[in-house]
Formats: sequence, structure tokens, C-alpha cells
Amino acid sequence: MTLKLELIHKWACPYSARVRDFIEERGLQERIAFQEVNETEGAKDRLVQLTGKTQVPCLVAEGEPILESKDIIEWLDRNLGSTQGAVPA
Ligand SMILES: N[C@@H](CCC(=O)N[C@@H](CS)C(=O)NCC(=O)O)C(=O)O
Repeated sequence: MTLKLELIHKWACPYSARVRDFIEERGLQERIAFQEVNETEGAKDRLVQLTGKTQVPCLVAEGEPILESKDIIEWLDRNLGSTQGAVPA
């Protein structure tokens, strides 16, 4: 099954960068739709609608938001990853 995944992120945010780096390291870019919170029309409104916050990064997995870069990386590792033990603390 192909999961519908979106990452609402911000270029200037180091936590977003951490998640983007992980995605790139794992070669998962093609599986995730990236939405920059200030560039993608409607992304910020959607973020607030889903989470009640403006915090990025936010992974939206099948419509369910996941906040916190560490939790997002762990989720990606658990659900899409194959290499164990590569999640930064
Ligand atoms: N602990 C969070 C920190 C995320 C964070 O602080 N993001 C900042 C941008 S770098 C942010 O969204 N600030 C605006 C807000 O929280 O509304 C994580 O690891 O994801």
C-alpha cells in the first residue's frame, strides 16, 4: 500500500532541515509531497487546521498530523525505513 505523505516544512527551520536530511539520506523524496509553509499556497492554513499550531515540521500521514522532528523521523524510520538504529537522538 502506498501511504499518502506530506511534509509541511520551512526552509529556514533547522528542525525541518533535520527531517529533510533524513528523507534525503534514505532516498524517500519521491514518496513525500513537500509543502513549504510560506511558499505553498494554503499550507499554513492547513497546518493550523490540522494541529491548531503553526509549528513546523509537520508530517501528514494519511491525513493524520505528526509534530516534532524526532517523532517524524522515528515514524518515517518505522514505516518506510529499512536501516535500523539510524535515528538521531
Ligand atoms: N521541537 C520541535 C521544534 C520545532 C520548532 O521550533 N519549529 C519552529 C521553526 S524552526 C516553529 O515552527 N516555530 C513557530 C511555531 O512554533 O509556531 C521539533 O523538533 O520539531
